[in-house]
Amino acid sequence: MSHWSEYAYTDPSKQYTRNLVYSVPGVFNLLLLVWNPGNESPVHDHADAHCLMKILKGSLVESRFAIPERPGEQGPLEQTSRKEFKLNQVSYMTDRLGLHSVSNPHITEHAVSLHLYTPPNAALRGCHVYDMTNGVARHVTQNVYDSVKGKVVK
Ligand code: 2CO
Ligand code: FE2
Repeated sequence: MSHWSEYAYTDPSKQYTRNLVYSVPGVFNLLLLVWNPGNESPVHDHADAHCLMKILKGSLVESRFAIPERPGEQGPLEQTSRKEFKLNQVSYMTDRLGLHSVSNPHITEHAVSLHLYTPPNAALRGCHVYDMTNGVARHVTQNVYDSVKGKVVK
C-alpha cells in the first residue's frame, strides 16, 4: 500500500486513467495516471503548459515527435527521441519540445506516474492528439477525470 494508492483508480478498458489529486484553479493541476500493461497514450501536445512527470511505479517510455508545421500535409510524424523513465525519475515536457506519447512497456504490470500541469490549460481548453501515420491533428477535451481526490467519477 503506497501513500498514493487511494488515487490510483484503475480501469482495464482504457489505455490509462487520469485521476485528479489536487487543483488550484488557474495555477496548477496535479494528476496521478495509472497505465495499463502494454498501453500507451496517443501522440499529443500540452496546451502551451509545462508538464512534470514523476514515475511512482514501474517505468514509462516517452517518445517525442516534431510538431508538424502543416498537420496532415507532411506525412508521418518525425520521431525525435525515445527515452525510458524509471522509478522516481522526472521528465519535463512542453510544446516547445514537441509532441510526445507515453507508454507502459511492461506486459503484465501497471505503471503509475504523477503529473504536474501548470498552468492547467488542457483542463480548460483541451489539447490536440496527432495521428502518427499522417500528422493529422484533432482537438480533444481534457476536463473529465476518472477519479477526483480519490472518489471515482461515474
Ligand atoms: N499529457 C497526458 C495527459 O494528461 C499524459 S502524458 O504526460 O504528459 O493525459
Ligand atoms: Fe503528455
